[in-house]
Amino acid sequence: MENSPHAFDKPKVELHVHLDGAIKPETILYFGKKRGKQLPADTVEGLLQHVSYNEPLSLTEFLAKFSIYMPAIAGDREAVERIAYEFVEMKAKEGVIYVEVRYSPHLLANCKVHPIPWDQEKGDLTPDEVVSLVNRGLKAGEKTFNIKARSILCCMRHMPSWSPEVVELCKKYRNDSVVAIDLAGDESINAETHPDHRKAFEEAERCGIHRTVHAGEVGQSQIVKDAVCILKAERIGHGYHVLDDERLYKQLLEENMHFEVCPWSSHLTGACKLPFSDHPVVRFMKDGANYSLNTDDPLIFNSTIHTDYKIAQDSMCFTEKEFERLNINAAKSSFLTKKEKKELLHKLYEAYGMVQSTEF
Ligand code: PRH
Ligand code: ZN
Repeated sequence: MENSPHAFDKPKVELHVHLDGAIKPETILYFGKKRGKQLPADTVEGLLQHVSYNEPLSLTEFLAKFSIYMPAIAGDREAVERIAYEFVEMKAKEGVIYVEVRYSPHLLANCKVHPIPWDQEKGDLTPDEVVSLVNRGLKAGEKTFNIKARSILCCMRHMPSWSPEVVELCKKYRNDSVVAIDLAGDESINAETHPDHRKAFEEAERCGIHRTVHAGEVGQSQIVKDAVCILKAERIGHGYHVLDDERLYKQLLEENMHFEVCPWSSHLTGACKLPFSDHPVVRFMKDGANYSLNTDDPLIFNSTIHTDYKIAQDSMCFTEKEFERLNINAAKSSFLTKKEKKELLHKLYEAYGMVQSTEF
């Protein structure tokens, strides 16, 4: 797939991609060896055979993939900074000029986190320091590779006790790369109504921290409703099952809600079981909805942003014009400041040869 010409070779904006799902296999092998952490293979091909896959699994089975390689990275300062730096390099090479990357600071820590993830021994890397290390890596990457990167901190559905700290970290680092809070993880766990997640999102709203929520990926449309009504989500991660509730969909269309669509991911997690030609994003496209195209977890899905654009072009009849429109919508729906958004839009309009529009 990667040898064929790219579907859309112009500057792109990516809003939904997980840092811990976008690590280079070489880097996992390097830190696994250095730190004596056991991995299922010692070559890139061998590791990818275990970590990545190309036939649908369930969301729960997909999420289990992280436990194969996260022990090699979590709890190590150099590794955490390096994956952030290399992430920016990877995106720059794909022609992405602005990216919002998300992760759970707790899942990369080994201290002041309960329970300590990935069966690690207790160490001295806290979730707070994880955020500052990721910020350092992202900033160094921005300088070297000349693109813009911001971050989103994830609450995890199965760990509501982490959420109060997630929002505090968003507040602490809000002028330093962090732009929003998210809720990620296994959607079979009904988490919108949990008081800890709820309070964290309320506090985010109170402080003007932006909010996005994984909802309606494999879960029902009610979860999308709760994400909007209870957690005050400004964007929806995936959101495919919103289409099961026509009234809710129409309402969100009217409100210009942004859907962070991940086509290849949605196939491999079993979120969308229909052929690509009947994928929810085809309806979004026909209805002129506000959405973006994203990779989600390119390491596990063995993909790049070009994979998702190629699917849209080859199996969903997307045109160049639609690719331009959706990237402009992604820029408009980004969590940048007004001034930075304007600059980003200016770059896109210029690259797409469009007359500049001043209103957004
Ligand atoms: N859906 C839900 N959760 C996801 C997805 C998918 O879009 N991809 C990654 N994640 C979770 C993983 O558990 C990961 O460790 C965490 O989000 C933080 O990045
Ligand atoms: Zn995701």
